[in-house]
Amino acid sequence: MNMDQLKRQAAARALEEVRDGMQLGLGTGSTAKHFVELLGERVAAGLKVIGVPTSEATRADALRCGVPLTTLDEIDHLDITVDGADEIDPELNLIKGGGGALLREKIVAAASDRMIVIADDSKWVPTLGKFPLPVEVIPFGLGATRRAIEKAFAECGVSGQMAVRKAKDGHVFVTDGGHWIVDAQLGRIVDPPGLAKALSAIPGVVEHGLFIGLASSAVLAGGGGIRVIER
Ligand code: ABF
Repeated sequence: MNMDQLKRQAAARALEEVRDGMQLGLGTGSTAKHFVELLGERVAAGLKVIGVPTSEATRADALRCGVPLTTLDEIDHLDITVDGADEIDPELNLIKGGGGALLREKIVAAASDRMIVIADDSKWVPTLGKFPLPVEVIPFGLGATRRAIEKAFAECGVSGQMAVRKAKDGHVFVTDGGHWIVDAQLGRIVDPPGLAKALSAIPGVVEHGLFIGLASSAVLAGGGGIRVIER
């Protein structure tokens, strides 16, 4: 089975948790896209759900698949958010944001009763940090923000190169919220909750890709089948 089939398997397993009448957070990325497509098939067969997308890309996918959408201004909570991740550790702490949608992903996950992470099992790691940590920043005063981020890294026992993310066309990548992303190559994050707290305290940081205590379960698809890990 190839990677894409594994991702679809994980998405299909998460779909088993969806019930009629649920309000769902819809993640971003190739694995979450499988979930949206499979959800669309169920909606076409009569399932009644409503979704809040975590990116403009997911909004477009959901509309294409016939999944009805709403916003967090119109409803007061979400039952389940289903989203992908770049890395998942045994505490179900995550690195997210490789796709650039981390801010909306975190707002939506935090508004949900449950967050189910879906992934192929290559995303499962003993320690977070091999995947570059995305930090969404305000372009104004970026030099000062970068220095503050470096200080936070040092205080949390990590260091590594940082680079402003570029889009495929070579221009600076701009998020759906109009911000920039700095990717930090840290290698090994020894204290993810401590680093998350330190980054959140920096004024020029809008959000960061460490999702601490948000995921309630992870569905991992691998050669040996599906593994569901609960927190
Ligand atoms: C989103 O998509 C992101 O937070 C994460 O960066 C990425 C995972 O993408 P994929 O499912 O394509 O590996 O969930």
